[in-house]
Order: sequence, then C-alpha cells, then structure tokens
Amino acid sequence: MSSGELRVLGACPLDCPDTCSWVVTVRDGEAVSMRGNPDHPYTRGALCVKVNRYLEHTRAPGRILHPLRRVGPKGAGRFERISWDEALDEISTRLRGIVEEHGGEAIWPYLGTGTLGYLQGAEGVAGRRFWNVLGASRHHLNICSAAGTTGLQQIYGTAGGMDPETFALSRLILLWGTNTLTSGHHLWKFIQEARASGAHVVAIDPIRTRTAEQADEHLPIRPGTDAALALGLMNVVLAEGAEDRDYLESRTSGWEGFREEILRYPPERVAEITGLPEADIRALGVRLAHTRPTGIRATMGLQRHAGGGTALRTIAAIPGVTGDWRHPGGGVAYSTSGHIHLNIDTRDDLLARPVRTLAMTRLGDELDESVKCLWVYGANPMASTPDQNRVRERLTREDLFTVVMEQFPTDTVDYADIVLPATMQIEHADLHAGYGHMYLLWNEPAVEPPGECLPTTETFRRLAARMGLTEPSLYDSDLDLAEQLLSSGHPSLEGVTLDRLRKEGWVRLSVPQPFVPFADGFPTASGRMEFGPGPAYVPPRTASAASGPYPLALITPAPHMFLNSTFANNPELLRRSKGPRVLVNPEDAARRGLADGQRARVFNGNGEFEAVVEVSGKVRPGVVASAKGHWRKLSPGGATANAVVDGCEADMGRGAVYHDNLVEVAPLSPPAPEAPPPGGPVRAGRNR
Ligand SMILES: Nc1nc2c(c(=O)[nH]1)N[C@H]1C(S)=C(S)[C@@H](COP(=O)(O)OP(=O)(O)OC[C@H]3O[C@@H](n4cnc5c(=O)[nH]c(N)nc54)[C@H](O)[C@@H]3O)O[C@H]1N2
Ligand SMILES: Nc1nc2c(c(=O)[nH]1)N[C@H]1C(S)=C(S)[C@@H](COP(=O)(O)OP(=O)(O)OC[C@H]3O[C@@H](n4cnc5c(=O)[nH]c(N)nc54)[C@H](O)[C@@H]3O)O[C@H]1N2
Ligand code: SF4
Ligand SMILES: [Mo]
Repeated sequence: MSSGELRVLGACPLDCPDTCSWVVTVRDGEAVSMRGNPDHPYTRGALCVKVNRYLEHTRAPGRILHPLRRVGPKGAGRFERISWDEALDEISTRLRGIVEEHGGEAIWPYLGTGTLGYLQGAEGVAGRRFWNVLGASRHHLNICSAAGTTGLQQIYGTAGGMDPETFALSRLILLWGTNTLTSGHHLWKFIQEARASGAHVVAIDPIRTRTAEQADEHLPIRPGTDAALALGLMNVVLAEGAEDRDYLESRTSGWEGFREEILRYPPERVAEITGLPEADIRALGVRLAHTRPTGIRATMGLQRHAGGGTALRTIAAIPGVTGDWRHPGGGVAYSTSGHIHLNIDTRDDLLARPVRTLAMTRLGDELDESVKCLWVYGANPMASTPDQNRVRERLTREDLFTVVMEQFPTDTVDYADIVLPATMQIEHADLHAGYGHMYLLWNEPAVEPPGECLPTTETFRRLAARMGLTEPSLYDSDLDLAEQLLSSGHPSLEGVTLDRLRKEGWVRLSVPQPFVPFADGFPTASGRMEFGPGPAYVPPRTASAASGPYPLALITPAPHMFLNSTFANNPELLRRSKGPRVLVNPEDAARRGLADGQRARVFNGNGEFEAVVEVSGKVRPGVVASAKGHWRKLSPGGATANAVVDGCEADMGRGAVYHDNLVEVAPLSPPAPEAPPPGGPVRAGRNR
C-alpha cells in the first residue's frame, strides 16, 4: 500500500445471510478496490460474484445523483432535476396537508431490504421515529421470512438457531430448501470441513441447484410438502427406537400429541405426498436416526408457501426428537437474527395514538384510497412485490403522492412524484449484524457521496427540520444512534463497544464458542421446546394442480447474479444471468411443444411474463422455475415473475407465497437458438 492510500473497513449491506466484512482501498478520495476481509472468520477474504462489482455499481452511469420531480405521466419515468430545497419544501407541504386533511395514517412508509443496516435500513427500521411523530401507518416487513420466523418462534420461542460455523462439526447435513452456493456461499467452507471429517450432505430441493449438484445426495421433493417429509423422517426415527427419550422428557412439552401426529405419517404415505421414493425416505430416516450431530440448514425458500410457517415449525421438531440440540453441530439454522440483542429504540412512545399496520406484500391490495402518500425507501416493489399488475395499477393513481429514495432509476422510481438521491454503502456509516453468523460489523464511510446523495438518516433529519419538528431524538447523529443500539445491556454485547467496532471493523458476539443456543433451555413460556397443537403439515396451494387450468408449480428462487432486484441493471451481471428464463422438465416441454431456447409466456389468472425456455432435468416434472430479481423495464414483455405471484398470505406471519403458484407455459415464438441478451445501460425513462 502506498503512502497516499487509506484502508477502510466496511460491511456488505445486502439482504444476504453472510454480511461480509470488506476492505476498501481509497486513493486520493476515490475508492480503488474492495476486497473481502481476510481476517474475518466468516468472510475469509471472499465477497461474491455480485458484490465484486459493487464499486463499479457505485459509479454506474444511471446512478441517481440529484433530487428529481416527475414531469411525465406516472410510469413514464420522465423527471426534471430540482434542488434539495425545492424537494424538501414540496414534500413538507404535501405531508403536512395530508396529515391535516386525512390524518397521519394516510402515509405508508414502505421500507424494504435494500440495506439491512441498523442505521440506514431495515433492521433498525430507519425513519420510524419521524413517522411516529407524524402518526403514519405501520409497515409490516413480511416480504421475506415472516412465515418461517413465526413457525420457529412457536416451537423455540425464537427464530434464532445454530451458529452456522458449527456445521463444521455436523456428521449429517441436510440442506433443506436452501441454495447455499447462490444465496450465502460462505457457509460452504464449513460444510466442506464437515465433509473432510466424513459428513454426508443431502440437498432437499425440487430443483437440482448448483448446491444440490455438489451434495452427496439430492431429494427432488414436490414443492410445499416438506413438513410431510419431516414427519416421515421422524416416523422412521421412532421405528428405529432412536428418539432421545431423556431430551424429550426434560426439554420439550407436548410430545405425546406430537408423537401421535408423527405416527400418522409412515414412509409409504409420505412418498405419496412428497413424490419421493419410499426407499429414499426410509434410508434418510435411518441415517438421521443414527447420526449425531445432524445439522439442518433450512432457510427462507422453504417457507414461501401456503404452509411455510408450519413447514419450518415441523422441521424444527426434528432435533427435539433426536436430541441434536445437545451437541454443537446439531440443530436447525434458519437465521441468527434472534441472537442479536441490540437496543432498537424506534421511540414508539412518540405515537399520539395507535395506528393501523399495512403489509409489505399486500401493496396491490392495501394501497387503496385511504393511502395518500407512499414513501418507498430501500425497496423496489414494482419488481419485488407479489401481484405486480395490481401494484402497477395502484402506483398509477393520480391522487397518490409517491416519494422514492433511491440509488438507481428502478421500475418503482418511474412511478415517483419526487425522487431523492440515496448514498451507497461506501458513502455512509452503518451498523450491521449477520443473519447467518454471530458477528456485529461497523461500516465506516470510505468516500464522499457523489452528487447530492444523502444517507437515509440525514434525509430524515433535514426533513424533520424543514417541517419544524421539535422532538429532539429526530436529530440524533449516526454515532449517537449507534451508541444507543449497543446500549441494551444484554450479556451477548459485553465488551462490544462502538470504539472497538470502528477500530476492528467487526466483533463476535460475546457467546461461547462453539455456540450451542439452547443449552440452558428455550426462550418459550415453559422454557421448553413446545411441539404445540395444530396441524403439522399444511398442503401447498399447488396441491390442486391436476384439477385446474394451470397445472405447473412455479418456483421463483434467488438469482445467482443479482441480490433480489439489486444489480439487475448491471449490464455484465444481467448478461450473465441470460435474462428471464424458465426451467421446464423435458416431459412437460414435449407435451407443450416447448423447445430449448425458445420464448414463452408463463401465465395464470393474475398475469403473465415472458421468459426463454430452458428444457432441463434440473426440475422435476410438474415444476417450473424462474429466478426472481429482474426489472420489468429491462425484461421482454415488460413484466416479471411477480406478475403471476399471488398476493395471498401463508399460514403464519402473513408471509408471501413466492414459490407456491400454479401457472401454464406456452410457446411465444418458433424455437430460436438463443434469444438476444437483454440489457444495456439503464436510464430513467426507459419503459415498456
Ligand atoms: N445470489 C443471491 N443471493 C441471495 C438473494 C438473491 O436474490 N441472490 N436473496 C437473499 C434473500 S433476500 C434471501 S431471503 C435469501 C433466501 O435464500 P434461500 O432460502 O436460499 O431462498 P430461495 O432461493 O428462495 O430458495 C432456496 C431454495 O429453496 C427451494 N425451494 C423452493 N420451494 C421449496 C419447497 O417447497 N421445498 C424445498 N425443499 N425447497 C424449496 C428453491 O428451489 C431454492 O433452490 O437469500 C439471500 N441471498
Ligand atoms: N418472485 C419473487 N419475488 C421476491 C422473492 C422471491 O423469492 N420470489 N423474494 C422476496 C424477498 S426474500 C425479498 S427480501 C424482497 C426484496 O425486495 P425489496 O425489499 O424491494 O429489495 P430489492 O428488490 O433489492 O430493492 C431494494 C432497493 O433498495 C435500494 N437501496 C439499497 N440501499 C439503499 C439505501 O441505503 N437507501 C435507499 N434509499 N435505497 C437503497 C436498491 O437500489 C434497490 O433498488 O423481494 C422479494 N421478492
Ligand atoms: S451479497 Fe452476501 S456473499 Fe455477497 S458480499 Fe454481500 S454478504 Fe457477502
Ligand atoms: Mo429476503
């Protein structure tokens, strides 16, 4: 490193379990390189195919650098540049008018997962103090993990589970509805360590993903039937007499009833429900019965179904029956967020009266006349939210005042009245915690913001001042806010100070290593794991396929090249994604006259989108798959997979059903060898 260079430690803000520690090299005020931090025990020097382009992304030609005001019709994406003063004046006049005329609840602060930062983004619910003073509606961030979180809370009292690093100690690993090598690849090193000691790795996924391909065994389960498989596996454990009676007796409650439920799912019945060979279910059951510790990685993919909450709850019962929670390397790993005990002081005491809650995934439904201002930040609902056609209709409403804080001219920006330019991660400060590891991280700003971009925190401070609000806590600085977050007094934060974080970049939570989360009992009312009443298996919406007009079950999983809709406008990543595709099994393709490389429509009663067909044995018959994340305006046909995703709710937590929709696929054009790659630079205003 030459003398004019600066090395700045930061953290990846994206909604990814790995929350990497990174090192930015700054020369003459410019960020010249970004690398994974080699000293961080989870990052171990590597970022990913997406974030390796982060610096390039911060300098992308399409980046929004100034406040904008709409000049064309909603959706056209035509804007004029205005000053921050004009933007703040217009916004404060409009907000004040709306609050006076309709009350604060007419405002919907729609915060997404663009950054998980505790200061600038989702985890700390940025802006909520400001919205509390105005009495705005509450926003329920149910888009991602709500069903599974609720299911786990029912049985464990928390969604927090295994420390993923302990997978290195597992002897049997079930990768259950999770695509590790795409959606959080740093775990793979720990899985490889376990393998080196002889562990067996099984992927349970309707798709033969790149992760399934690398596993020792792949069970291509019928979507949404995982709870039945879990019951079948436990049935075999009981038949083997391998249940941990002492653990069941001393650590769980409700076992008798749950045991009866398990007995109703013998392998032959489970084979019928799941579409898996009975012999495979028995073999895995026997393996599970006799292998300690067994570690189960089950993430969000699994719960994007009508019965998603139940699926997680039932899978979570397995280590209760086997006693795996006794051992490091045993248990279930969904998320580590439940182990993070920061003091998130959103100052809900500032609310003058209780307000309604509006659900993120229900935008198409709930953005009705009662909402007069939609304030979108860290989110791209036009691309990410279910029921896309209705969302679009709602966003077009002339009487709706829409403000979007953004870095890029997304599909959602096209519908804004005012656009506010937002900083990116190397330009602002933030505090982070992984949801797939046990570390806190500090992100120190490395460079000055370009143009007139501002952090979320600073935008709300300036807006509060412009509106003449006097509540002092609206003006807390970023460092004040960070100190408050660290002040919970929880034992896991002992010795974790802001000074240390700023100096070292990251600090492990103060918990034993290896970390065994429920060694001292469960954070439930009884202190035990609660099997609880209620059905242990809820069938998917797609169970009715055979009898309806839309016989194929669509899964819309994480794309390898994007992070949700973030990076989907990066020309190189978009090119490498090969554009919207749909995987179709050869049997299903032949029946419909679909050939590899041909354009097709994927449709149902909600809408349709266009994709290039990939005929492939990677999906089981009856299942098709198309990755999430594409932008409408960069997709042929001007719609994405969310046009066919229903806005209805899962069984728990009001979760979304992204992987539980029935569709049909029909040829759009004669077979072509390869569709032209989509892409090119993105500008505001390009819209189809
Ligand atoms: N590269 C990349 N990484 C990401 C993201 C991204 O967009 N791109 N998104 C991030 C976000 S926001 C999240 S929440 C996480 C999500 O991470 P994951 O939990 O991995 O999410 P998905 O890709 O939705 O689903 C994972 C796998 O579950 C499978 N699956 C779907 N339905 C079922 C089912 O019913 N049963 C079983 N057994 N399997 C099923 C899918 O085929 C898929 O391979 O990843 C994060 N990481
Ligand atoms: N079909 C289908 N759709 C899905 C899913 C699926 O499995 N299938 N998964 C869902 C899941 S798991 C999730 S989490 C959601 C994600 O959906 P969203 O929460 O809408 O997330 P993104 O699509 O990544 O859009 C985030 C936007 O925030 C912006 N942003 C990033 N950082 C900042 C910042 O500091 N300030 C401001 N103002 N903006 C910022 C980015 O530029 C980006 O445009 O998508 C969901 N959509
Ligand atoms: S997206 Fe995930 S893997 Fe990639 S840099 Fe960020 S935290 Fe790491
Ligand atoms: Mo997510």
